[in-house]
Amino acid sequence: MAEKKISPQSSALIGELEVPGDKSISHRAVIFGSLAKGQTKIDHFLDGEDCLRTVDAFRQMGVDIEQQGESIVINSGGAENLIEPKVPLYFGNSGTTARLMIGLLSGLPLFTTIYGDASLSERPMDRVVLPLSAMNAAISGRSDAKLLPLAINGKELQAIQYTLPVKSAQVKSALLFAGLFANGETVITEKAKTRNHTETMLEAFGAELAVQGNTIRMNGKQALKPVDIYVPGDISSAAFFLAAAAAKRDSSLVIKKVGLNPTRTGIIDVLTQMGAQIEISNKKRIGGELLGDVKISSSSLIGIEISGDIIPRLIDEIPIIALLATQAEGRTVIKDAAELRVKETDRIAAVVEVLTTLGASVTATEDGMIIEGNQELTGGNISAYHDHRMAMMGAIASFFTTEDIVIDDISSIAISYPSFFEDLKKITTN
Ligand code: SPQ
Repeated sequence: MAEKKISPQSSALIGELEVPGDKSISHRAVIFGSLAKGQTKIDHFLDGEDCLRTVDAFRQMGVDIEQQGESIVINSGGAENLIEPKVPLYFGNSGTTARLMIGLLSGLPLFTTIYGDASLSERPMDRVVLPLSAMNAAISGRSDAKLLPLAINGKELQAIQYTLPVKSAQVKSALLFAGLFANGETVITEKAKTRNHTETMLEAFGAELAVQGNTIRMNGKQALKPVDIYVPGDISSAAFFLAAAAAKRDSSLVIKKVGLNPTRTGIIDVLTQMGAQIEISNKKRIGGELLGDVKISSSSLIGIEISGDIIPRLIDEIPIIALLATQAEGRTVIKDAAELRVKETDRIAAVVEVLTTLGASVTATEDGMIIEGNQELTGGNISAYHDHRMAMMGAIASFFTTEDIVIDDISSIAISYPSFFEDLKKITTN
């Protein structure tokens, strides 16, 4: 346990910063680089605990992966030369590693067992196991294979047509990885667009797929060709500083080379709608992913309603948006976000608990929360629930409190943003 006491921060957020690489893209780059025969180089890789679980998994399957901080070189014999791991694969806290690997391992001729930490062991896996079983996958495990640990007996798969009942990029990606090794054409339809990094990277690695509206079609048995990847800054990490700068008086902050894939920029839309001053410049596309510099200056903010199709575009930013909403004028209502209940912790309950402890007025609803604005935050002892996004939200709250905050354990921050506090120091004066 790494407890941290943070005094109220009077400083504005000023200057320029590049945040570490995108977590979702880093995972996928390692997976595709390990499946493609030859050498793949990844730059600006997120050297965080979750992504290192994905790296470890492929090392156990015989892939040569050299890592030096943010640079990775993968030399792989291709998917057909992956070897059966001798030991169970440990995925730690990483839902992305778990869901994507279940899809992939289902279609490879290997036997694997997988497990995770206490939090991951409570997260639903049936959302991938059920459609994969319809593709002929052989997966067994705890609670009728709804929960980790699972055992996967890789088999010849048959493509399916599937409409996703949950708005989840992890489920979509699991089916795309399985579909890559299946016979026939996989057709996936989403009810709302979720992050599309898997589709973008499939194309970058030479696979053919057709995306029409919310439907993706892809033929199986396609070979992948290695390609070098640059990982844009993670907008979900940048969101903590963007939100702080939006509300903290006299702030002016530029986050450089941050990912601006439209399936991830719900936070920019919400900040703009709340009245933040944002300018985007130096936009460019690298490997199919859009990135650019985001400048934000503080301004007075208003409460808004956040619901519907924007939710998957900002799902991981809801804890920090909720904090921001306490500093806005008027009420903010968040709806259609029941998925928050099955993240690293129940993020609806956790956010309400933490913000209430800090003196805000927040009410949980079944699928979201109602946050009153104009709240004076005091301080207090809060739990991060071993959830990296809760721990970082707690730390940012110190910009708006009058007393110390003590966070029970900040070690989870290493999951997605190991240099969070160093970076925060670079853009503050105390
Ligand atoms: O990997 P993990 O633990 O699921 O990570 C989280 C996060 O906050 O970092 C969610 F807890 O992000 C998910 C995100 O919520 C990462 C992700 C992806 O890379 O595909 C997709 C989203 O999850 P889902 O379940 O909506 O597909």
